[in-house]
Amino acid sequence: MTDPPALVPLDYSRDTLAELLGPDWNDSLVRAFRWMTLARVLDGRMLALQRQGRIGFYGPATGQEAVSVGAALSIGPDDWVFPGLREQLVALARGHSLTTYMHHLFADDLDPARGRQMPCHPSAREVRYVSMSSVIGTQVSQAVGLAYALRYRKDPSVALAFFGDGASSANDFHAGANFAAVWNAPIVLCCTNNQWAISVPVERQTATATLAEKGVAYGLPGERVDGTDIVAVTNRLRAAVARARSGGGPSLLEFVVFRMTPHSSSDDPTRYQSADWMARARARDPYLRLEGLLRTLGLADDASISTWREESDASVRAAIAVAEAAPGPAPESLSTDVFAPNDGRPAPS
Ligand SMILES: Cc1ncc(C[n+]2csc(CCOP(=O)(O)OP(=O)(O)O)c2C)c(N)n1
Ligand SMILES: [Mg+2]
Repeated sequence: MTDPPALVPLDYSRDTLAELLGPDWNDSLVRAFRWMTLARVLDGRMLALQRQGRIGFYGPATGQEAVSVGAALSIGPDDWVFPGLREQLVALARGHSLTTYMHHLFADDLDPARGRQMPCHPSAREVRYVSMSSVIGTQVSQAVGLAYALRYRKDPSVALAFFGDGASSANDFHAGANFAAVWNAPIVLCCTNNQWAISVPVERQTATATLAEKGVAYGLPGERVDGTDIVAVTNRLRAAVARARSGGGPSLLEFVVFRMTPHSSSDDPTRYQSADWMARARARDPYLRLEGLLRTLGLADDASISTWREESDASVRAAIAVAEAAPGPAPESLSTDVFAPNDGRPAPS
């Protein structure tokens, strides 16, 4: 039996980090690690809660956290995020309340959507995080439409659209990519290639060698990025965001990651993934790679890491306690916010 591959270290000097991430690189990396710690704790707890029947559904993002944190570090407060199933960390790292997200996961009366949306499909208006439709790929064309509107209104904000490798074969990706390029929409198309569309491996659902090259057909610059390297993700996203914001046009970034947990709480990957796959995934764990870099640079040690883990654990437990104590939506709330109040005007015929 061969040994599993060792963790691939993140190897950057201080000078290179300052060049790639700017003068506050050390603060950014520590913040990124703390958010990733929270995400790990959250995924573990929520999958357990789903198994206990306490929430209905969950889509974990373990292995993909560097993409979400890198995005949060790359955009400003007025920029827009159109997520797929696994980008909630972008909303949280931009300031969305963990407790409000928990109300959404419990689908209770304090969920902004009052339990009408599928769990794990939150919206966060205050951080411009748009609710996702489960219909694969639709967020791409919606995001491109919004980005076009930004340009039309001379609004300097940009949009990010997140979607998976599977979604790069869906109609809306192609319509959206074409429209974005033709209309020079200020958007970054962020394809998170976790190498699986549920049980279908990427090489069985697309014939191109990379997903980045799909941009070529539409006149979009496409680039493949190691999505398990927070430094690379942040540096390339910042460049693409700056390009979009300055009128340089849209681009497509393919972030190669490993989906380290099931597709969702409804999935059992042991039926289709090999042990070898998981061993290769562990060698590219974005969280452990960043942890190693922080330790090497003297920005984290056993004591700080265990404090951050305890803090994350406490905040997740506190949010769960609050949400679980909240009442469910009242049946009559089904039609609240659905119909406009009767203001005396005749109904449209
Ligand atoms: C139009 C459509 N077809 C099929 C599905 C069922 N479905 C849900 S998730 C998924 C796979 C998505 O894979 P990918 O785009 O790679 O994203 P990932 O889940 O890996 O993040 C499929 C086929 C769906 N939701 N919508
Ligand atoms: Mg996928």
